[in-house]
Amino acid sequence: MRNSFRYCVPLILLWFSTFFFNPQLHAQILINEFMADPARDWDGDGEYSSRDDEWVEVINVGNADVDLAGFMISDGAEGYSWRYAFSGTLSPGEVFVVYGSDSRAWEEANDFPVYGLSLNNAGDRISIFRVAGNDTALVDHIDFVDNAAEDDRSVGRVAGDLQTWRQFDAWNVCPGSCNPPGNGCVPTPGFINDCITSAESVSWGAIKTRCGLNGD
Ligand SMILES: [Ca+2]
Ligand SMILES: [Ca+2]
Ligand SMILES: [Ca+2]
Ligand SMILES: [Ca+2]
Repeated sequence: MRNSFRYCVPLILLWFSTFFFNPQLHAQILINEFMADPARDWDGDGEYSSRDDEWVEVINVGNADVDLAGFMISDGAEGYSWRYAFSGTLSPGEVFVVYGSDSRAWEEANDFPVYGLSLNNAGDRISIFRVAGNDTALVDHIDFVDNAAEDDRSVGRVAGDLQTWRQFDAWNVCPGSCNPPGNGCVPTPGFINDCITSAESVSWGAIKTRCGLNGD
């Protein structure tokens, strides 16, 4: 009895320390998908813009609501170049997409240089930080290379397999040397990364209608 007690207490402490102090378990907000080189009107304002139609999607992979106040998108590998500050709440499993036009509006409203998300087509880094008082903590980041920034290809985590990234290349098929590889699926800004296959030349609006997706 005593031996099992001595054995169990450290296990319980280990479980508690893992559960409460492992920063990985607190990284509930992850970058889920992004498009660095849009070639069509992704933000739905009726006009194509290489800046305003870029997008970054985040997901809440935890099991509790997350208050997004303090979460910010930074562009580039050097220091912080703030491009957008989130607000609102994200429920478990829910995604949220920020378009270049949202980023531009935030920059204009807060007197930042107006670059939009500035996802460089030659490769870049996207980071999510959480800022609380004087504490700025990196929450997630993704580096991408130039072949991941080709017309209308997004890069995203595979739904149900968050460690695996693919290029969603249905509308601009990867030649075989893509990093990450292509999966033949349509990009899904604002929706979980289910695989919708379509080599047809249809609009994102038509895809949403066909799939019964009404948000944006
Ligand atoms: Ca770009
Ligand atoms: Ca647009
Ligand atoms: Ca950039
Ligand atoms: Ca998505």
